[in-house]
Amino acid sequence: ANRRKEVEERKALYPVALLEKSIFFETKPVSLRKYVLREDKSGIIAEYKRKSPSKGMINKFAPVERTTIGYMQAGASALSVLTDTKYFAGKNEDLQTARKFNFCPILRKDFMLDEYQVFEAKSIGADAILIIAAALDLPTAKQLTDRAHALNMEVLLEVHNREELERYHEIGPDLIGVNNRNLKTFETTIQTSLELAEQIPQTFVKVSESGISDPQTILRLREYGYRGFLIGETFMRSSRPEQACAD
Ligand code: IGP
Repeated sequence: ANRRKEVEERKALYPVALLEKSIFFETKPVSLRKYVLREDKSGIIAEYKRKSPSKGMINKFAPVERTTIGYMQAGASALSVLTDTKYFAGKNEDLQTARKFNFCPILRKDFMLDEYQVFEAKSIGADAILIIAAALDLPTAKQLTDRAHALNMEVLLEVHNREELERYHEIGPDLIGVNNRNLKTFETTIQTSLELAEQIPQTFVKVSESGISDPQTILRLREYGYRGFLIGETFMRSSRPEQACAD
């Protein structure tokens, strides 16, 4: 409810008509789907995340510029930037900074509830948004997806289990992400991705999210058909996240 109020406040300050003046409404986005599928890349979607509800402060000091440039130089396929302030100490400016310094797909990582936030994502230069099945009813998830597509952005649908997958895949996302993190216990197990792999229709690009900390895990997930790997904490733990990504 609080989040809704924040969105309403921003809407009053920066109405959609104002956001639409952003140059990003005129530029062509970069396809997350395509970049994740590129054979010459790792498939890693490297995340810039200062803090999380489960781990508290992870990295206060790593600058967005150096980290995101370093991620891409290390061979990441794309970037994910947290813009949620309350739980993740992120902000829209972080994504704008990442945008200024990188030519690659950027996923806006936030809790999307309202169409306004989709316009906002576009206005700060995002190429893709995250839609979390567990956080949205089906009509809203569909509405936000359609809006993203109308604005030439892509959608990564996040699911945690078979029921969410079966109900939500019909919204027509561009990629489907299985979150290995249990939202109640915050524990991660890649077993979640392994079990859901064969349930995901072939037409979707599969992404495994959270709790990935070594190359062997990526190889294993690849065998199950995953092409994208969303990694945050493993990199951000390091004082030089971009170095951790290169390693
Ligand atoms: C990254 P990890 O365990 O590598 O830091 O996880 C990413 O999957 C995680 O940050 C995430 C997330 C989310 C954050 C997945 N879904 C939804 C905020 C909202």
